[in-house]
Amino acid sequence: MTDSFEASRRRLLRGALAGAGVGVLTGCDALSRKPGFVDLLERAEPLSQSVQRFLSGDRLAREFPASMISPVFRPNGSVDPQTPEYLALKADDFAGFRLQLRGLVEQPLEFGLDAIRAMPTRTQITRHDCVEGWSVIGQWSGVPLAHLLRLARLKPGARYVVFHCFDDYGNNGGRYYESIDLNDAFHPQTLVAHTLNSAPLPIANGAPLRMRIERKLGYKQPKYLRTIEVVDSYAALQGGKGGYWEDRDYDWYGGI
Ligand SMILES: Nc1nc2c(c(=O)[nH]1)N[C@H]1C(S)=C(S)[C@@H](COP(=O)(O)O)O[C@H]1N2
Ligand SMILES: [Mo]
Repeated sequence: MTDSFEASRRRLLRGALAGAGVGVLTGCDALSRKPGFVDLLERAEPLSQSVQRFLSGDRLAREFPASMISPVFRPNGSVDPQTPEYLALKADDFAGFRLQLRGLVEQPLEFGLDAIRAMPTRTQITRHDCVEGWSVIGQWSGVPLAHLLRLARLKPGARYVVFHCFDDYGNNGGRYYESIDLNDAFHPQTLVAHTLNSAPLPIANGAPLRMRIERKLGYKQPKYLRTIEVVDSYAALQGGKGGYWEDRDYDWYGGI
């Protein structure tokens, strides 16, 4: 399958680059260093991720003009979750929904949708690339994840942000989940999105909230967001590889 081919291609590329030596990593450190969290992050990070970060830098994903927005944002994966708690929230148009932010933070927080919508908002028109080989362009609005993380204040051991979702996806059970590192978590285009193409996020695309992490492939864009958890490691979660598809051998970094 293309998926596993692509995953192994990426692994090969990363392996080759990792072999290219410490000189590259030094350049990486100098270029991507930001005050605060990055220091903490890079010390314990595998070499291959530092090298891939060097390649992508802190660049923004490409943004497009409104004329290029796809007429339909093709839904994929779960499109209508059937878990009882999701159905109950949906029946009330998500009035009872509270996004939880917990884990390695000084101040655990929860937000209703009105509070999220009233927060600083960023709007961006970006392309979504699924590993199945299709792309769509859509306009997203939401609150930068960085804003929420700053409100909650990370504790020193924080290294990853995990997104827990409402949908129970697989035949073998297991809820959809995903994780990213702090570099992507604080990236300006990383949004908790509530709006797609100027309308409330449709059910099929992840209502009421989904993540946009624009330099990542489709499977790293969790929909039906329920809880955001800050952790030092994702090894103890579900299959231990940091995401629903990662537990089924997709690449964790999932960069584009
Ligand atoms: N909770 C959840 N998030 C998910 C999925 C899913 O099945 N459940 N599928 C992923 C995949 S593979 C893709 S391509 C995108 C699809 O997003 P869309 O339905 O808005 O096109 O969502 C991603 N996020
Ligand atoms: Mo996908």
